[in-house]
Amino acid sequence: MAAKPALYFNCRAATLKGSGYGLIDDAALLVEGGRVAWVGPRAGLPHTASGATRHDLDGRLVTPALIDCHTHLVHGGNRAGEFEARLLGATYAEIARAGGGILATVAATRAASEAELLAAALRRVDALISEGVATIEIKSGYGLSRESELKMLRVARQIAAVRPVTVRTSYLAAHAVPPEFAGRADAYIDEVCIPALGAAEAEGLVDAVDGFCEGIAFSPAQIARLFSAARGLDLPVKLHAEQLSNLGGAALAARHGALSADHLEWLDDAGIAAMAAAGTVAVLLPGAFYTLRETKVPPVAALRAAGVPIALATDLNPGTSPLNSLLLAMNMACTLFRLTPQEALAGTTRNAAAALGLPDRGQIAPGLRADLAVWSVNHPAELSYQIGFNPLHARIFGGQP
Ligand code: DI6
Ligand code: FE
Repeated sequence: MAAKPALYFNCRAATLKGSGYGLIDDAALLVEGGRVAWVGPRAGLPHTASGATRHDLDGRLVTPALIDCHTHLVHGGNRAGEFEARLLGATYAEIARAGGGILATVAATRAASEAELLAAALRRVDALISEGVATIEIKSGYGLSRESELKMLRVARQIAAVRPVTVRTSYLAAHAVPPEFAGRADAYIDEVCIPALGAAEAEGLVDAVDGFCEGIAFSPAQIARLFSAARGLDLPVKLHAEQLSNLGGAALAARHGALSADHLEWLDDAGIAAMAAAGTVAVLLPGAFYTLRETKVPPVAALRAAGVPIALATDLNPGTSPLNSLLLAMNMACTLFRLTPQEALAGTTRNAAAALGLPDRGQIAPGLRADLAVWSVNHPAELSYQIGFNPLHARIFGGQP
C-alpha cells in the first residue's frame, strides 16, 4: 500500500531554485513517493494536500539536504602521528622518507579488511548524516593496486546498503604512485590504473573517474590517458587540479567535459574560461587549505564573474583534510575564501549536485528527491556563521523522516 503523502508546514523554505536562496516564508511542502510534489506559500496549497499526514515545523528553516561532493572517507588508519611530528618540527620530506604521507594510508588501507574499512567509514558517514547530509561522494585512491582499489569501492557501495544515504563513487587510482612502481608513473597508469578501471566498471563500482594532477602526483599527459579510458567506458570525469601549482589540470578536465575540477587554489584565467565553456563545476576544499596552512586562495571573484558554478566539500581524508563536518567546511569557505553564506549553501546543495551529475536533487522543487534538512534557525546564513554548532532538527531522506 502506497504511503500517505506528507505535508510539512509552518516553516521557511530555502529552495535554492534560481541563483539565490529561493526563500519562501510561511511555506508548505507536499511530499509523495519520495519526491517533492509541491512547494510554495502555505496560502497556495493545493486541495490534494487535504489527506496528507501533517507535520508542523514550528517556524523552522527547511533546505535541501546537504551534499558532500568530495570525500576520501573510506581509508585505513589515520595520520595523527604525522600531525604531531610536523608540530614538533619534522618536515614533509622527513615524514615522507619515514614512510609517511599518502603511502602510510595506502599501507593501512591495503592491510585492512572490507569489514574494518566499512566500520571505520560508517563512523564518518554517521557524523555527516547528523549534519543533514544525504548524498556523499566517496573516492578510492588508497589502494593503488587492482585488488585494493576494488576493495575500497566495494566498501563504498556497501555504505548505502546500511545507511539512509546516497553514495556516489569516484575511481581515484591515479592518486599517488605506489611503492612497487616508484619512479614508474607511466607504467602504473598503463599497467594498473587503466586495466583496474575496466574491472571496477564491469563490477558496477564506478560512477566517475578522478585523478590528482600535480607535480607530486600525475602529469596532464598521464591524466589524459586515464581520462580517454574513462570516456571509452562512458564514465564522467573530475579532477584534483591546481591545488599546489598550475599544470593546466582544470583546462584539461574541462576539455574532457569534466563534472568538476577540485581544489583550484592556483587556477588561472585560461582554466576558468575553459571551465565556464564546458560547464565544469569548481569544487573548493577549504579543509585542505586550512590544514596545509596555504596562503593562495582560489580565484573566487573571477569564478563568479565567469559564471562558473561553485561547490564546496569536506575533502575528508586522513592527511590534508581530516575534516568530518560539512557545516564547518561552509564556515571555512566563507571565512577563508570569502564565499557568501548563500554561495556556501548553494555549494553544498544545488552546485554540489551538479558536481556529481545528479539533477534530481540539490534543490526543493516538484519532481526532485525529497532529501530535506530541517534546521532550528531562522535564516540560512546561520548555517555558515556558526562554528562547531549543529542546528539540525531533522533530516528527511527520500521522503522518509
Ligand atoms: N590532494 C590532497 O590534498 C590529498 N589528496 C589529493 O589529491 C592528500 C591525501 C593524503 O594526504 O592522504
Ligand atoms: Fe581530495
